[in-house]
Amino acid sequence: MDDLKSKYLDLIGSAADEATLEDLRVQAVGKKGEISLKMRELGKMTPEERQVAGPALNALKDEINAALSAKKAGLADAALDERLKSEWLDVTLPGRDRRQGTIHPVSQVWEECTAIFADMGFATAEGPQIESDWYNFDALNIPGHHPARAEMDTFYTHRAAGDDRPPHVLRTHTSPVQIRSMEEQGAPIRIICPGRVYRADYDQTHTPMFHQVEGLAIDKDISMANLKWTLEEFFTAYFGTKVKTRFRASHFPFTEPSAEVDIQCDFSGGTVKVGEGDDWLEVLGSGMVHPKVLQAGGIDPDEWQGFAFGMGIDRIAMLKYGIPDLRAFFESDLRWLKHYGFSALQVPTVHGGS
Ligand code: 2NL
Repeated sequence: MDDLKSKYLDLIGSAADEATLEDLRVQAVGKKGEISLKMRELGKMTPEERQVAGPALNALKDEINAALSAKKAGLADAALDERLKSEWLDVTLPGRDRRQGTIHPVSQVWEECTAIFADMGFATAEGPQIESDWYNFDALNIPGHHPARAEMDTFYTHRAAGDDRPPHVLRTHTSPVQIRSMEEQGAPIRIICPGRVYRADYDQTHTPMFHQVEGLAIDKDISMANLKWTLEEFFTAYFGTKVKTRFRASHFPFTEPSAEVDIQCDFSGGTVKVGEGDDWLEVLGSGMVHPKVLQAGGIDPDEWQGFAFGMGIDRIAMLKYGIPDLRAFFESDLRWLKHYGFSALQVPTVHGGS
């Protein structure tokens, strides 16, 4: 019996896994195991022999069962240690950078304009980028023979051969949206129309597509004074500093009288500083809406009057962020935009490094 004991305790001690342990359990204390067989032999013994052998066998069985459970627990601990070693997680590592996008500066300025004018009671209106020549030109008092049509470097769409109707155009300004709004809602009206506009022009200061925001306020007694206040209020909010404006007489077919508007700035330091100094920078065109334009929009010019203005979003974005070349926005010259701090343009890596 001592042989049996040392044999199984040795085997259990050196078992490498739970499966081996289970085989040993069956061999030793299973129903047909060695100890069970020995217990069956008790019946053939004399009572005296049985009194010694019985308790000894039971004790051996208990001892082997105890060794089995102890070893099993030991193996489980070792397995857990092994897992903890291989599946460790360093919670002190810095987090991985995420790919980050930002809103394009033109879109930021677009939204900012919308918000500033909204605070002054102007709703935002949008409309089609491909327009009939009526909405883009005729309704704005620019008839077919008018030099402004040629001056505008318009992109025309094609008509089929034999189709004599005038071609549609890529809108050259967002004024058509204002005509449509006049038709739809009538007077009084206070709207701004931000949007993409197109002109066949390309150099240092022009791109074929650019962004414009036009404004329109029509009521019983709107005047140039209201226009001046509105624009000064806008520029002061937009540049975050008091900005003076200067009105210079001008001419547009759709306004009478018309004025070009300059904002106060300082060119002396090599950069443009808005709201300081004695220099002036032209930023927009404006005037009182021409009676013929009111009429084209279905509004009675004997009863209503109003101001209108138009300015370039790209241009005022460049002024605010100090970007010297308009094409930086469109030609994806990442160096420029990075230089000016537009982090959206930092190229993300596979691992999200910055
Ligand atoms: C410019 C000139 C201007 C307007 C746009 C306008 C619109 C309607 C009626 C009358 Cl519906 N006028 N818009 C008026 C004056 C100037 O833009 O040089 N913009 C950069």
